[in-house]
Amino acid sequence: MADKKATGKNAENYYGAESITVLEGLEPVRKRPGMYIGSTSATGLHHLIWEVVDNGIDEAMAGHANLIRVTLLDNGMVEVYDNGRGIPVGMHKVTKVSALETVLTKLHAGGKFGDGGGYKVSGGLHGVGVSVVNALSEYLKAEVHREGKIWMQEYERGKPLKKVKPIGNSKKTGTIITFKPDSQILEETEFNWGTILDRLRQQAYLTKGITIEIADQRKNHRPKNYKFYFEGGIKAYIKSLNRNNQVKNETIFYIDKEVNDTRVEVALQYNDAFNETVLAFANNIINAEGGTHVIGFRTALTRTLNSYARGQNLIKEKDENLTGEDVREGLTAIISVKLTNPQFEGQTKGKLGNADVKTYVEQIFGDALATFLQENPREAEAIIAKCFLSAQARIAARTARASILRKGALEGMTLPGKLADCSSRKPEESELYIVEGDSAGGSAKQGRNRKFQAILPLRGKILNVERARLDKMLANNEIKNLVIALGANIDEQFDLGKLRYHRIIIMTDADVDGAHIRTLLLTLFYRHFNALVTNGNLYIAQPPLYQVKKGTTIKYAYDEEEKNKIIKEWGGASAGSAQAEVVETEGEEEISEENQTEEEAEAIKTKAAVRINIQRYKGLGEMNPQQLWDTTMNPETRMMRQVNVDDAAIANETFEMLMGSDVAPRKHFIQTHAKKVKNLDI
Ligand code: 0RA
Repeated sequence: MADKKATGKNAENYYGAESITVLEGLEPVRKRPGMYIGSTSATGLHHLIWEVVDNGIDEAMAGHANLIRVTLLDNGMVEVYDNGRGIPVGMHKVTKVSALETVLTKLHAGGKFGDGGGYKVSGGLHGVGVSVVNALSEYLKAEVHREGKIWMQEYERGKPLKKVKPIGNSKKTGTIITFKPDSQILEETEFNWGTILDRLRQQAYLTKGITIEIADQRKNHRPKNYKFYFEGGIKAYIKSLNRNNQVKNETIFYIDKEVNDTRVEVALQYNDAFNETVLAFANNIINAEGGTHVIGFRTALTRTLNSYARGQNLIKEKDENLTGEDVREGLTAIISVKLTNPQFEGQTKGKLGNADVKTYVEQIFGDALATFLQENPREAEAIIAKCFLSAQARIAARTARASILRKGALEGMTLPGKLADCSSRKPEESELYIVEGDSAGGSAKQGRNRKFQAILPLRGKILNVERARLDKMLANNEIKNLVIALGANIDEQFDLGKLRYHRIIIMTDADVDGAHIRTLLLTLFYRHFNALVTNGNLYIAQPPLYQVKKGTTIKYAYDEEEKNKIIKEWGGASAGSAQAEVVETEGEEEISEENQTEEEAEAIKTKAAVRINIQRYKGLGEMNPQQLWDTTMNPETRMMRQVNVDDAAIANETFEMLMGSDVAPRKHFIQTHAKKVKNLDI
């Protein structure tokens, strides 16, 4: 690649006052380590290695290094070697001490100080400088081969032990940083071999021509030696990603080109699977949230493949273009851009924001792909054939959808056997209870008023509507039954005027599964029967949480507060009181006569008048038909919550996150909400 730093200046010129921004000591780093390395857990610990390695990668990207070696030593330290130019050792114009000491003991805001221009990994997202590593190490040694000598300085917790001094002669250049992470600051000090291997392998793929060696010499660890060198760079990365797939184009597409100080590298290959694997990087930092480079890539991909297919008359004049989805099925691609001033945006700073990068990627990649297709007609044919296959599947799904939605196709069909319909034919007085589980469904059927209440039991979890297409969705019996019972079709054919019930009531258990099924149903209604939600036809039943009993008198409580109120009213009290005996049970369990001790029996006799029994309902199935009617279904006494569009939209969002194909946010949600979810299921 181009030597970005061959400016003709000598090394000392980089240290002119003009290029120095702010210099300050390392105390802030030890005080607030999280600000600099993200965390003090294992992630932060490994960050220390990445920081030093990134400096070596920068040397390689600038054309000055081709070897990095990371060694986990037997004394708990790690050694990172690179054969770059070596950290400068001359006197620093501002600090008046060696540049080496300055680099290791001063924080410099505004990127790697003193180094002009060029793409940098270390100045990127988490680039904090080697001084941060020094600050967070109980011991660090820097050795620099430069200007004919080996220069050395040692530090403890960021403080130099002596001045920088030459300890020998050397004809080579390079830097060796050896450090021991400070256990006073880092909660974790044991390096993970797999973590290091994965990261450095990826860096080797992204830095063409570099060799990265990794050795494990730790006590109590199997000795290991790895060496990564990928002649093809990201092309080799693609080959590795597709190693378990049947590929479509045997020759991997590859381009590496620079315009206006922006280097664009793209490799791609299609396989016979359906998923899309596109990894995007800016200055070797992965952009999990994509960004302008991904947008430019997608635009060019769709446009170029369509234009090629039309040029070859593979798409006829009157035929439709391939869509973005069609051209991304089975695609494995890597987009790697390098630029001088990357802007990272988004929640986790994982999205590239530089607007001009879109244009550069679109141009460079688009032109190169067009050339590739012209020069490799067999590969081009295989790629286009794969895209057509995807298009056909899409069109088949659409046709299936059209026939499903054909006017009347879903109306007037025989009502499902599981539906216990009401006798009334007046929608305005009719209600449909959608009940979780066959057993609760049975109770509801017996307890209902059959004149105006219909019951549809749903078995288990309904299909994940997020990813299913309409044809597949309606192949699911539970959903099909529901659509037919409602009698008003679905999606754009949905007709509010044909709705057979004006109140549709979701009735699920008050536990995690119940909440999940409710979310699924709300999402289904929100997406496919939206007018019904907007019109206020959808409700959520509110079964009581407690039954409170004194003698033969029964009251129901819908929350904790209400329960305590009833107990108080009846002369009982919250826990700890001697006024009344309060017995809490779960399910139907009660203290039976045989299990009573004499004392208990005596106590119950004397206090019989004030004995209060509390039963907590876990599921609808615990209520008998009469109880279900009294508490949840009788219009005179029941509580119901009308669903508004906001409720449904929130459910939809939650659902999208829980069920969508994006795995990371789902994990995050489950981790951060795990406790809350548990609490639901008291
Ligand atoms: C400041 C300026 C230059 C290089 C470096 C630092 C540098 C730092 C590290 C850390 C590990 N390996 C490194 N290699 C280089 C530019 C030097 C020049 O212009 O000669």
